[in-house]
Amino acid sequence: MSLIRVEIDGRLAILTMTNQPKRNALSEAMIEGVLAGLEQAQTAKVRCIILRAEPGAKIWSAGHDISELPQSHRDPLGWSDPLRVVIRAIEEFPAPIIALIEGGVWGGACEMALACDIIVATPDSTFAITPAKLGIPYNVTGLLTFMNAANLHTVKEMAFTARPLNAERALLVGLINHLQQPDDITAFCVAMARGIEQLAPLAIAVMKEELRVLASAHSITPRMFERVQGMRRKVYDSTDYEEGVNAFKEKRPPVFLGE
Ligand code: LCV
Repeated sequence: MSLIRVEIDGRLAILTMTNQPKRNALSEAMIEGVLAGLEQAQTAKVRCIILRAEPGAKIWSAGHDISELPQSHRDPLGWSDPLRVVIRAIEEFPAPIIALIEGGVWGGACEMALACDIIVATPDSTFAITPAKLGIPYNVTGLLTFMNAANLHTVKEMAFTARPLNAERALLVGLINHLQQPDDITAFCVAMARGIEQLAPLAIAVMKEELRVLASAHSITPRMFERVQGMRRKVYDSTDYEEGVNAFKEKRPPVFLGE
C-alpha cells in the first residue's frame, strides 16, 4: 500500500505523505511513492504540485529513514540513495512544486522541502538540518540545496547546531515564502497553484530548469571534489557515524568521541 496519496484535479496534483506512525520518515517505500506520484502528475500534464503531510500533522517528515542508513563504510548519501533520487526528481520536475508545511521538518526532509520551488508553512513548523546529530557527512549537492535556500550564516547555524529553526525565523531569513494559519494554508496553496495553472506552462518549465542550472553552477575541480569525498569517507568510516545511527535506534543520546 502506497505511503503517498495522489489526488489529481485538472492541472493540479496534491501529493500527501500518509505514514504518520513513522513520522513520514523518508524510507525507500515513501520515496517510491513520491516518485510514482510525480510520474503520475507528469503523465497528467499537471501545471503545479502541492507536496504535503496530512492536514494537522505534527511532523511533516522525520527525514531519511535512519533504519535504512548503511551501518558504516558506505556513503550514506551516495548518488543512488533514494533521498538523492527524489531531490533530483523534484528539482527536475517540469512544473512548480509547492511544499505545504505543517509541523517539524527534519534532516533530509528539510532538504526535500527546500528543493521544492515555493514553501508555505504554518507558524508551528520547524526546520532542522540534523547530520551533526547523527554523525553523517552530508553530501556536496545536498549542502548546495541548503545554500540556495538561505544565506550561508543561516545554513551554518542550522547545520552546526542541528537546532530546529522556527517558522517565524525561517520567514525572516527567506527560507520559506509564506506563513499561513493551519485553517487557511490549504486554500492559500491551492489558490496559488490555480493561478500558476493559468500561466504559460512551457515558459515556466524552461525558467524552472534555467534557475536549476544556474543555482547548481559552481566551479569545483575534480581534485577539490575528490579531496572532499575523501574527507567524507573518513566520517562515514568513523565510530562516531556508527554511534549516531545506533544511538537513534537504541533511543539514547549519542556520545561522539571525534574518532
Ligand atoms: C526512521 C523514524 C525516524 C527516522 N527514521 O515520535 O540530514 S541527515 O544527514 O541527518 C539525514 C541522514 C537524515 O535525514 O537523518 C534523519 C534525521 N531525522 C531526525 O533526526 C529526526 C529523528 N526523529 C525524531 O527526532 C522524532 O522521531 C521526531 C521529533 C521526528 C518525532 O518525535 P515523536 O516523539 O513524535 P517518535 O520519536 O516516537 O517516533 C515515532 C516512530 O517513528 C520512528 C521512530 O523510530 C518511532 O518508531 P517506533 O514507534 O517503531 O519506535 N521514526 C522517527 N523518525 N528519521 N524512523
